Amino acid sequence: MTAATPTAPFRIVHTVCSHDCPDSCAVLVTVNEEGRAVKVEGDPSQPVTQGFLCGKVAKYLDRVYAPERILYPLKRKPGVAKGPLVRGREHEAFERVSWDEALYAIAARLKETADRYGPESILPYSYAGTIGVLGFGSMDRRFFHRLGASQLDRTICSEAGGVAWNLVYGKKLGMPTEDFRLAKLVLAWGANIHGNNVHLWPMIEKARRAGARLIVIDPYRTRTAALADWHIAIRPGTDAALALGMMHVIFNEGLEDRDYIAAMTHGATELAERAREYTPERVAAWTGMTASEVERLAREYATTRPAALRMNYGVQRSENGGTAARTIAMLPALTGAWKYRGGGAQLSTSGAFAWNKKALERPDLALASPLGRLARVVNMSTLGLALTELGQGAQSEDGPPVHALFVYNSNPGAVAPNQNAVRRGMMRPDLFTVVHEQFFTDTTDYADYVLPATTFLEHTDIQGAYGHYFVQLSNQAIEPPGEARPNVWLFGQLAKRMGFTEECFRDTPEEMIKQALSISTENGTNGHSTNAGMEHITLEDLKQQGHIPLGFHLDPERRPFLPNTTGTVPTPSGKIEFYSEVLAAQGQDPLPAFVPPFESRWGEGAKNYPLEFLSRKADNYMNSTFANLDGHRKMEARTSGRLEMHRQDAEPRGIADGDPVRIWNDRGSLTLTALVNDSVPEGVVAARLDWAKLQPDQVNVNALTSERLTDLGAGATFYSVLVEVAKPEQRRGWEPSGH
Ligand SMILES: Nc1nc2c(c(=O)[nH]1)N[C@H]1C(S)=C(S)[C@@H](COP(=O)(O)OP(=O)(O)OC[C@H]3O[C@@H](n4cnc5c(=O)[nH]c(N)nc54)[C@H](O)[C@@H]3O)O[C@H]1N2
Ligand SMILES: Nc1nc2c(c(=O)[nH]1)N[C@H]1C(S)=C(S)[C@@H](COP(=O)(O)OP(=O)(O)OC[C@H]3O[C@@H](n4cnc5c(=O)[nH]c(N)nc54)[C@H](O)[C@@H]3O)O[C@H]1N2
Ligand code: SF4
Ligand SMILES: [Mo]
Repeated sequence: MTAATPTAPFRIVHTVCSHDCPDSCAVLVTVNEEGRAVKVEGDPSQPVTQGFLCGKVAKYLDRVYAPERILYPLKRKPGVAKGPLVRGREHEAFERVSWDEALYAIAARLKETADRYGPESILPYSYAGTIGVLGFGSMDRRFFHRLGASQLDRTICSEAGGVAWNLVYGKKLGMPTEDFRLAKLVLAWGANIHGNNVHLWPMIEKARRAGARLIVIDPYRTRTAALADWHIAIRPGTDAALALGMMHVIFNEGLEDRDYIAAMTHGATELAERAREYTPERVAAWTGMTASEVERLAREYATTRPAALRMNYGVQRSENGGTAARTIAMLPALTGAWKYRGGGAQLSTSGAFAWNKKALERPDLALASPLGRLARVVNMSTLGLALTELGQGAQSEDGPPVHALFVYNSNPGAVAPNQNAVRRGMMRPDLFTVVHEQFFTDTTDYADYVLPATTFLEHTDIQGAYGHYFVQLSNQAIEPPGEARPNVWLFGQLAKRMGFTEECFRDTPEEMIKQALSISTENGTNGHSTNAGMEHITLEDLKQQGHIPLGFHLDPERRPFLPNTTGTVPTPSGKIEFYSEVLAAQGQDPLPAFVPPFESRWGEGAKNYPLEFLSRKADNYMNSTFANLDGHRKMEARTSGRLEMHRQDAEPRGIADGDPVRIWNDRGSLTLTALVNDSVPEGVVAARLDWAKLQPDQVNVNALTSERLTDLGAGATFYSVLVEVAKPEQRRGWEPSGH
């Protein structure tokens, strides 16, 4: 498991990068005799990590030992208003308190809130600050279930694509990452591989050295796109049309794999019928391609073997992104690409990890709550609505207004859509807000209590991945700085202060890791056991080895994993579904179709705002994480604070490269500096997610994004946004509401 053997007194500890990234790297931490981490490096023995880390995490010790780390529990000083604080001086708004005092006061306030308004008036808000199994969702879920707090529907990232994939295949499984090296064609669809999934790149390079071609479908010219053999700068939100157009050509020219279709799929006849409507000419008009390009793409994809499709979540962050992802997911089933090693598709590998979630989260504890049942569900992608319409968010018609917000593993002040609404909500003087964090963020600025959290070097966890098939142990490498404490500890302690007497609140991390690994058949779909493949994995072995492949991936050379090639798949029909009875029963279209997003050049919204806006992730941050560190900001300097736009959109507006520009719509407005280049096609502008408080207007790109939800999965639509852009003095319309 080790890289270089350390000379005593150094020790090397196996940890796992717990940031929300498909790669889940095995990280070796060198710790010196004083217990200080002096080096982090990728584990060379982990076949996907391959001994290297991305630029963000290679500099991880800058984060762990940053002088700005929150070290102690803090309480807002009386009379200090909520709202953006000056970076580096946030502590002045707070006073230090002991953990005991903080826990006691928070528990008392939660109790009072639950008594007065009902426990559903308390809203936990968390996402993927850590994707460690324990840190992401275990003791926290137990705590909130037992309390009777509202449940959070965690839709902000991948729900549309996940629902879409599962409608087709029943389970999130894909071709192994290592097998991309065997492909002859790699189709990267809405996947920023260099920026977001860099450990796939060496596999693609290997494939290309052996003659493979790389095609990238992305409206933005990413580094991956720039390096591709063919970059298709598709117009945002038109992917379903393109996939249907490809199907049109495939069926027309008899390029489908009939044997595979007969054996493995359901609804091909109906799909062929539907695809007939999507002629290359129609598809070309929507997507911005030519008809012959649509044909060429279809032919190349259907006739090259093996063909590997890397779809990532970029496609599903648009209004009809669920259907887009569902349609794309069908392509390898039409051509039989799954049959060949190095072919098939990958959206996520997460379905392979059969954690015993019931044991971890204990939903049964809801029965012991004052509600006596599972609480209502609030959609995290409509947090603004939930906080301003007082609990009338999309999925919560019933129940009380939200009176307490408990944030951990997330920075909604920066990452949630419709930022101005979120902030109006968080500004409410009657809202009690607790934030468990490593740094002062756009969210701690609104907190009544700020509690110090650990990094993955400072706590123990177990982790799977959504971009490979290894279970990995993250051992605690160093002591937490100051009084920082892990999520599991925090919620165990709060449970104690609330007087919750159940044994499970005293479980140690090791006990919880064993529970996570314990056999559960209850969360299987359609009677399929989901623990298959994990039976051989024990905590003891993980302590020795650090990472262990899942059962079906133990010997890939002799027993390669070829999902969706034999037997049944866990869908209602037992087949890969082109036609969905489930959707039909819900009154929805059972077949894929292209419906233009409201906020796109084809939609109604374009009457008021002509430009499509991509509010993209930064290559050198992790959503909003790392944006506060100077070293990381330097790496991101080229696009930081910039609005990328095409010359043909800039010129008629009198905008030159380097000019300040205002960008606005009905929801908000911000100032950026124009970067006129060919990164985006005409009619599309792009800027990156950053900390709001570091911007001149103290809002970021999410001031422009909407709370409209995706067609499947009720997810966020960060890439279906219409805006107008002008030089500041020419701007008309919306005025920012005073922050
Ligand atoms: N460096 C870095 N790495 C990250 C993250 C980060 O913030 N920074 N975030 C992590 C997280 S949370 C996730 S979920 C993963 C996500 O990884 P990806 O799914 O790769 O995420 P995105 O960058 O959202 O989208 C990928 C690409 O889709 C493109 N895109 C946007 N709209 C459309 C469209 O309509 N059609 C098509 N075809 N493409 C479109 C975008 O321009 C983008 O380049 O990455 C993780 N890794
Ligand atoms: N405009 C726009 N908005 C987006 C996106 C986009 O592409 N464009 N991407 C969306 C996507 S895909 C996602 S996944 C979301 C991500 O949204 P979030 O999950 O909120 O992601 P981060 O911005 O990384 O914030 C995570 C926070 O958790 C903290 N943290 C890390 N580890 C721990 C821990 O162990 N305990 C505690 N208590 N805290 C910890 C970090 O310090 C960090 O501030 O953002 C979404 N927002
Ligand atoms: S952010 Fe992703 S690529 Fe970077 S170290 Fe973590 S898991 Fe690896
Ligand atoms: Mo995400």
